[in-house]
Parts: sequence; structure tokens; C-alpha cells
Amino acid sequence: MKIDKPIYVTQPMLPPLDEFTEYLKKIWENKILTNNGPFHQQLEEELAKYLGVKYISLFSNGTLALVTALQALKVTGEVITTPFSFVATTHALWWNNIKPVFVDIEPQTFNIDPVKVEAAITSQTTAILPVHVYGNPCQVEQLQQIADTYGLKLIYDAAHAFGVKINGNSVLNFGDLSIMSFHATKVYHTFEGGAIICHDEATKTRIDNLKNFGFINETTVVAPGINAKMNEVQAAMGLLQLKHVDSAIQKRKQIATWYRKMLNDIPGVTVLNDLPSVEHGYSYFPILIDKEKYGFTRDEVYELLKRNNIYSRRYFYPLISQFPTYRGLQSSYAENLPIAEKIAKKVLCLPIFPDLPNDTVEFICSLINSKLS
Ligand code: T4K
Repeated sequence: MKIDKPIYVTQPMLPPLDEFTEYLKKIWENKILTNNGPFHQQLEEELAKYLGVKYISLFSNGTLALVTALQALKVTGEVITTPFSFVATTHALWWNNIKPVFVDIEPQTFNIDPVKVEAAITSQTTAILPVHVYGNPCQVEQLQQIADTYGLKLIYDAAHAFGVKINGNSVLNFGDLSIMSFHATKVYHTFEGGAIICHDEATKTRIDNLKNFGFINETTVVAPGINAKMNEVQAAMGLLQLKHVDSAIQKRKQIATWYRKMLNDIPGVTVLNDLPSVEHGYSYFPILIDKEKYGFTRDEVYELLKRNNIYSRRYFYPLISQFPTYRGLQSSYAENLPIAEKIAKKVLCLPIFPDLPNDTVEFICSLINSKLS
């Protein structure tokens, strides 16, 4: 098979254009482009209902949602987090003048290991910032217990966890706050965008003030807020995406099932399976390549796919702890993060998006199965 156009790790879901122009016409009519406009308000309502959460504050992107979440809870000092994530997770701490303390991950889910979290707590620790990596939920009960015992805030980076539920309950309902990303590369997107999920009205009000420069009315500024507002075009896209996202997740699930079937029996290739009691969003399809058993390295597979016009990604390599800003920290030393170091060398995210054709999935698997022959 020859792939003519490049196949990327993801491709944004784009509903029919004429459906979107209907929304644009309304924006043109009422001339409200941003600052808590009608689509913004409607989207907050509809999304809260769809996700099964109490309060949602929309943001211009996930990174500013993270930065603001830390401000909203006045987090300071040291925060325990994972090195196995997109770099924005830790950058949000840095922008708040908070010291990240990296702890290792679990080998099954690649999420932060609660036992190691507890061991890393010091008198300076004020919060835990875990990530539901690839949408697989963290050990939410254990983490909550640790947070309660030590009086710590618990903020989840749920950028990958759109639509994810544990026993029918949204994963976003755990912890003090959860942040989401609605970037173009996500299961559900608003071109760029993000959100903070919280559980009470007072916190939502505080977050809403912070994302709007700290204004509480025309003349009163109560905090050094930022501009992180979602605009009306983004919100319109969000409303439209909501109509299509269920079928998009369904298609992603089919693709994941197809991949698993075809990759399951290849020695040295590990796929992640669905977790018991979890409804998944299928945001990424990571596999692990074990050179000893498979015969070739992850990077050799990455290059093979690339030569065939398939652009997989090594999310999350390098680890955040390896970037210059963070590698000097003691918690960044490789010997403190053995599992994360190992997974980062083996992981490869294969393309997954609703329009990915079945025969392309088969082709990708046949390349991997060919063992580079
Ligand atoms: N926390 C976590 C755990 C995150 O994963 C992220 C973002 C954040 C926080 C921060 O949220 P945001 O501030 O971004 O809302 C991408 C995304 O830019 C980033 O949002 C995402 N995580 C991260 C995991 O992936 P890159 O540098 O890999 O993006 P890029 O441009 O290489 O895109 C990947 C592929 O997607 C491209 O090869 C082609 C395709 N693509 C991309 C875009 C933007 C398209 O087909 N169309 C597009 O418009 O970071």
C-alpha cells in the first residue's frame, strides 16, 4: 500500500462547514465576539451537562487554565507532579513560581504512583498535580486520601480525559479542580481552548474573575488576573462539536479495537487495554516497543513509519524532567524516575482519529509486523 498524503498522529474533527457558518452568521448579527458572550454561556451549560460536572469555566487554552487553576487555589511552594506528560503541565507550575517535584509513574497506566507521591511530601508541599495520561484515570481514591491526610490541594490535568468515566462518574469530578484542553489535536476541540472544572459556585466565580483580569464589575479589580477568555468563534465550534463528539469517540473506539486485534500477538509490542469500570475517550493509541523481544528500537519503528508517510509521535519523550529548565532539580535525576525513563524510551503513539481509514490502520500494523524486513 502507498500512502499519498501524510497520516499524522491525529487530525482534527471538523463538522460540515455549512453547519459552522450558521453559528458564524449569529456572531455577525449580534456583534458580540468575546467576553462571556451568548455562545460562551451556552457552551458552559451544555458542556457541564454533557460531561456530568457541576461547574465549568471555559478558557482560551488548556495551559492558561492550568496556570489559573494554581492561582485560584493560591498554590505555592512545592507541588508533586509527573514527568510523563506534555511540558505544559510543569510549565504551569514554573509560571506560578512553584517548584515542581517529580515522582515516578506506574508501569501499567503511566500515571503518577501514589505511593511515591506520599514519600515525596515535605513541609513545603502544598498540592499534587497528576495527569490522566492518554485519558487513563489516575488512582483517584488513593490520591484523594493522601491529599486529605496531608492537607494538600489536588488538581488534575485532565487534558486527555474528555468523556472519561469511572463507574459512570466523570473522572473530572475527582480532586479540587480538573483542567481540560480543547486544542485542535484533542478528541473534542474548539480550535484552541480549555476549561477548569470545579465543584462549587464560589470557586467558579473566583476562576471567572481571574481569567478576566481580576474584574468583578466594571470598576473593581480584586486580583492580578490574566486574559484567558474563550471567544465566541471558539465557543461556537464547541457547541457544534458537541453534536458530533459521541460518534467521534465511537469511531476512535473501533480504531483502538482494530489496532489491538492486529498488534496483540507481536512479541515485544505491548498495547494498553481498556481498564475495568472505565469508559474511555480513546484520545491516544500508545504502544510500547521492547527492543529485546521485538528486535528493533522504538525509534527504528518511528522512522520506518515515517518513511511510509505515517507520522507517529513519541509522546512523552523526552520526559519533562529532561528539559533544561527542570533537569537540574534533584527529583529529575534519572535514578529517581526509573519507570518513566523506561516508558519514555519505548512509547510510540500511533495515529488515531475518526476519519482514519481501516486499511491505513491495517497498513500501519503490517509495517510493525514486518519487523522492518
Ligand atoms: N496538559 C496536557 C497533558 C497536554 O497534553 C496539553 C496539550 C496541555 C496540558 C496544554 O493544553 P493546550 O494549552 O495545548 O490546550 C500537541 C498539542 O499542541 C497540545 O495541545 C497537546 N497537549 C500535545 C500532546 O500535542 P504538538 O507539538 O505535538 O502538536 P503538533 O502541532 O505537532 O500536532 C500534532 C499533529 O497533529 C501534527 O503533526 C498534525 C496534526 N494537526 C495538528 C494541528 C495543530 C492537525 O492535523 N491540525 C492541526 O491544526 O502538541
